[in-house]
Amino acid sequence: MSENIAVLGLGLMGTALAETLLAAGHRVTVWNRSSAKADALVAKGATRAATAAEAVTAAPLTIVCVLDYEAARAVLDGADLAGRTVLNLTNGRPAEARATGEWVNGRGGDYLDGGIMAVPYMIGRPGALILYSGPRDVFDRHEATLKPLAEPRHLGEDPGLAPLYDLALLTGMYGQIAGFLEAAALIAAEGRPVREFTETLLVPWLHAMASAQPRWAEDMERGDYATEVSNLEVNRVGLANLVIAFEEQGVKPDLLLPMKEIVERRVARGHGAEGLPGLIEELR
Ligand code: FVH
Repeated sequence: MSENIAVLGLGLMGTALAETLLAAGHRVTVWNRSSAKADALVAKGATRAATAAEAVTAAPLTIVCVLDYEAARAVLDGADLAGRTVLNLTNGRPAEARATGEWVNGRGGDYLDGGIMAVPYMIGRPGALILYSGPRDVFDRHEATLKPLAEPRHLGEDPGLAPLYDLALLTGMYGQIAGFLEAAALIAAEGRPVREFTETLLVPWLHAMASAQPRWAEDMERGDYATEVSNLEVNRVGLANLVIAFEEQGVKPDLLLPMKEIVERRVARGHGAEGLPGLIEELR
């Protein structure tokens, strides 16, 4: 069924969202601080609003996707939110989402937060995921409208959950990128082909290692860090060796050093016989 949706913020992501909603047959009202970014969407059938407040009035559901929460609040300030749903797909922190939810509720509106686990070209394609949080009934009311954008996953009523999980997923990604960069630097320093190493060895190895992590997560939940594979003392020696190898190869181990330090700290506290999941205790 065709719905009317307002999209505020037409950067790379906002444009992809608006285009996908238009392609799905929805009526889309668009607004951007610099108006020219709406031109291409208007040519494809979107309606241009003169102000953000006008766009909010035009639709029961408003999607906001701007630089940060400060900009999101600035954009919504002055709009009549009573009886409207605001879905904020701007990247932010759990505390910001909770505060923005209260702010929207205080103005009579419903609030959903969201975390986009995709880059703009992925929107509307298989593989794209959007995490949502906020009142279940509000999400249910808009789920069908939002489905063309990406696979929707509602995490719970607390609006802070979508940014929490978004940040956790990004954290996992950055850790993986850190390992990739260090490994690639080690291979490149010997003049070996990095692409072949990555495709044929590193990626399959990372997949194999990642498959153990759900079991590690169970260990963390139980607080049981007994291990049948290399314990922390073995890892301590291995990491010390790695860092020496980096120095010998003329490569900086900067992204690896925090891991070495945390393993050393845990072993020094007497937990050398435990497995790697026990390191979570050092991060609490
Ligand atoms: N692009 C991506 O791959 C990621 C994927 C995951 C989610 N992020 C988040 O999405 C938000 C928007 O990102 P974006 O890629 O669309 O960013 P830009 O293309 O740089 O567009 C920024 C828009 O924000 C508007 N804006 C900035 N400051 C203000 C303000 N003070 N008042 C009103 N609007 C503002 C900007 O307007 P203009 O400069 O065109 O006038 C753009 O519409 C972001 O949270 C990502 O982390 C994207």
